[in-house]
Amino acid sequence: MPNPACIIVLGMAGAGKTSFVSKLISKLQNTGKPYVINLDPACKETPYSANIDIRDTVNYKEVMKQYNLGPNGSIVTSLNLFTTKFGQVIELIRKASKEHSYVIFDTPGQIEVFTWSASGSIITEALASEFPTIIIYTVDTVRSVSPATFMSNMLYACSILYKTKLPFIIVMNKIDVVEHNYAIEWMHDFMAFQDALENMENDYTYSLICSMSLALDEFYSHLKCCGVSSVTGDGFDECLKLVETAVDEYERYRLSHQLTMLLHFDIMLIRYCITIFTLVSKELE
Ligand SMILES: Nc1nc2c(ncn2[C@@H]2O[C@H](COP(=O)(O)OP(=O)(O)OP(=O)(O)O)[C@@H](O)[C@H]2O)c(=O)[nH]1
Ligand SMILES: [Mg+2]
Repeated sequence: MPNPACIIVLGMAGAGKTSFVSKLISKLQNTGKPYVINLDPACKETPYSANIDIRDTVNYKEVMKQYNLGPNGSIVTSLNLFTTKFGQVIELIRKASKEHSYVIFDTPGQIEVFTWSASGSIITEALASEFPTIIIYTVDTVRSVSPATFMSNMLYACSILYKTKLPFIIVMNKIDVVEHNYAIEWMHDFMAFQDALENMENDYTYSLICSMSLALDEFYSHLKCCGVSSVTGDGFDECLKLVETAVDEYERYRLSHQLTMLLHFDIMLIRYCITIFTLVSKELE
């Protein structure tokens, strides 16, 4: 059985991760029959039925009481506790590969709980070492119309890409309210982004945002990006194509990584043989 592709859905609080996961499940139902894992211990309810739900293992309100924590500390601790059992989750995913082609992960609202915690790294690395794994970063098109907010969101996305080193897709969500054309234009045309900053010229952050935008040029040039509405379902066809491309990219990367490792090993072996040979020939002289 081929390994199922794991899709980790990340994004700022309220960007629409859960709604996106829900729509993605319905779009993949006929082709990939997704296996769904909810990693958000603090959500009240999910619009989908999860195959594995962190809330079945840890009660985040109880964790709060037991360890005398605030809400954020409790979410982090709940995820840490769940991660201690992640070996069992991997086992369940392996079993699920008989029936499911995709495994979709919904993550906590507070993005840093997943992206800057040990448990987030352990989960991501455990998945990526065994299954094709990709990241989908959801962006709220409505909230990102301000250039400064857009820039900070992109910097966050960029930091996640470099931290995980996994194929990465930016999904601009809520296009039923605000189209994502402005974001695409800002990514590919620096002058357009600078024009949008027009009324910020006297702001002390102006030159910083301009330089950041130039620095992100390389990030933008290789980026897979699409616009969707998790309410109407618009844009999901393109999104699914990008998912396929990202999964292929993971496979190519894994192959090239393994080849590099093999080559490295061969060179080490040849060097080792030459050293032995030199030592033996000196001994014989
Ligand atoms: N109009 C519109 N609203 C959306 C869309 N996607 C999500 N929403 C709304 O945005 C709000 C937040 O959506 P969620 O799916 O809960 O977002 P989330 O990122 O999972 O939120 P947290 O887990 O709390 O961080 C809800 O009111 C959704 O109905 C969309 O594509 N269009
Ligand atoms: Mg959510």
